[in-house]
Amino acid sequence: MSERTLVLVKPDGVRRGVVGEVISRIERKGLKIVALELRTLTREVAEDHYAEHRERPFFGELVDFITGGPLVAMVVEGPRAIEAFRALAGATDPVKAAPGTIRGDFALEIGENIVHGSDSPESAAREVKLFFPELG
Ligand code: RTP
Ligand code: MG
Repeated sequence: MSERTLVLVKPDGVRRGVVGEVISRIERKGLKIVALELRTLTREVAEDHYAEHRERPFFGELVDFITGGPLVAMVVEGPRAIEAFRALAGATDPVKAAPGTIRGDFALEIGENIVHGSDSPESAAREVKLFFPELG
């Protein structure tokens, strides 16, 4: 059974020029990109996207960072796409992320870890709707 997940190449990934690299890893894995757009988030959308972290001490920095430049938002589809993309991304802390994963290969700091992927079917449904309401 196919599912959908929201993937972001965060502003650090766009600045570093690894959008093509991330897309190519998604495609190599066999996942399908069904929507894609370069955009700069408003604070409102960013705060909604990361609402679960609202009370965390790093929330302000997280919102500053994610709104600090253009990002690439995509909807990625395939069998167990949510888990499959999280495996491609690697651990949240890029120093702990295994080499061979996106974060393990391209990042060093937890606050600048290149990509986002939805973490559950509930998050994926909410995030896909937030970024691409037209996909229904
Ligand atoms: P994301 O939502 O961005 O895909 O990352 P994730 O699921 O792997 O990690 P999550 O726990 O949802 O955290 C969201 C983002 O917040 C930043 N963070 N900073 N300073 C800190 O201790 C800390 N912890 C998390 C990271 O940039 C993480 O991606
Ligand atoms: Mg998360």
